[in-house]
Amino acid sequence: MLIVHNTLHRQHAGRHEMFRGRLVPCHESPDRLDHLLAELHKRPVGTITEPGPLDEALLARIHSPRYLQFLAGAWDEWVALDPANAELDALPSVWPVRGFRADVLPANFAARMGLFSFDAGTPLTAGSWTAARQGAACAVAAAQAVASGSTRSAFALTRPPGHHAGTDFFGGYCFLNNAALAAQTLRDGGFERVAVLDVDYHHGNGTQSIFYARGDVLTVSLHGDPSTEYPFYLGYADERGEGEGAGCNLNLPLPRGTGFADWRAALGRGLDEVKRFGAQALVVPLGVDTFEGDPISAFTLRSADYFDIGRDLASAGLPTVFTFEGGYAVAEVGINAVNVLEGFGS
Ligand code: Q9C
Ligand code: ZN
Repeated sequence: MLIVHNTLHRQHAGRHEMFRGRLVPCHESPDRLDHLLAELHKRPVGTITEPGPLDEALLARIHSPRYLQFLAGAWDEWVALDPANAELDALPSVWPVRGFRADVLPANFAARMGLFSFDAGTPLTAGSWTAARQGAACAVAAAQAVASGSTRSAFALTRPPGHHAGTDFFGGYCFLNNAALAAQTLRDGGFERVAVLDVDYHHGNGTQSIFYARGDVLTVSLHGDPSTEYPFYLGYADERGEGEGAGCNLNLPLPRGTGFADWRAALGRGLDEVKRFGAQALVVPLGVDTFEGDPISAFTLRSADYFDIGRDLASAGLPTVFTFEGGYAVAEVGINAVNVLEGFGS
């Protein structure tokens, strides 16, 4: 397995996220990846490398030009409002809900923060753009290596995560959709049909929305029931895709408290769908926030279960790209994620 490491990830280090009326320390922290890297040094499941420069044209096929332009300049705009802002994170606080104009680009910075986001839990910091771009480069490089045939599987060892980010919005700790970029890269690399099988605790709303009307990319997500779990407003079982993409989205929502037996049965349903679709390559947004000790999630998977997840994913027999997504029980993140990779094999 090829492992593509985002060595610039620490440049994205949010201080606070909004939770129940308070700013609380960010769950999505740089030490998550440090633990994962340390575990990969203990148990070398693959070769660690760094990506080349990011393919800007590819980035612009997944994300809208005005969103990318906003992200590129957002930090400078934030500090220009007040030099003291350099010591603070930028968080949105106003959003255009139903009936508001989303077509007009406001001059006001706070208004644009809200236009391009969907929560107040995703701080934009001085290095967020640099870190997210390098992460995207890792996902693309991982997929290119798989598409070229130089490796059968690859892991984008990166943060911030990506699966909540849509064409033109950030949220859920995500800015650029690494899994979508990987899927598009596999398509461009000659795989006619690509499947995304998202095993993070949270619904992969960004990836679903990006591919919702496309028939060439299947999106499947196993996750906490959105009726009670973030991201709340998408991820129900009746969302099956539209237009050319009709029948090419499958959501498998599961109740809080779900244990490994039921979770694994849902994974089996997801894998059946990948097979039925006739996928030639697979992208796995890998979150380990399904772990029993996760501080913001409510499934009860144990560390040993992650080996089985890896084995089950390998049974699809497809060239596979993993992107690293959630998992906030920091001390166990490395063990659980590497268990998946070890169970998967090469
Ligand atoms: N204070 C990923 O796992 N809200 N994102 C949590 C807890 C956001 C999770 C609320 C959760 C986002 C990639
Ligand atoms: Zn998650």
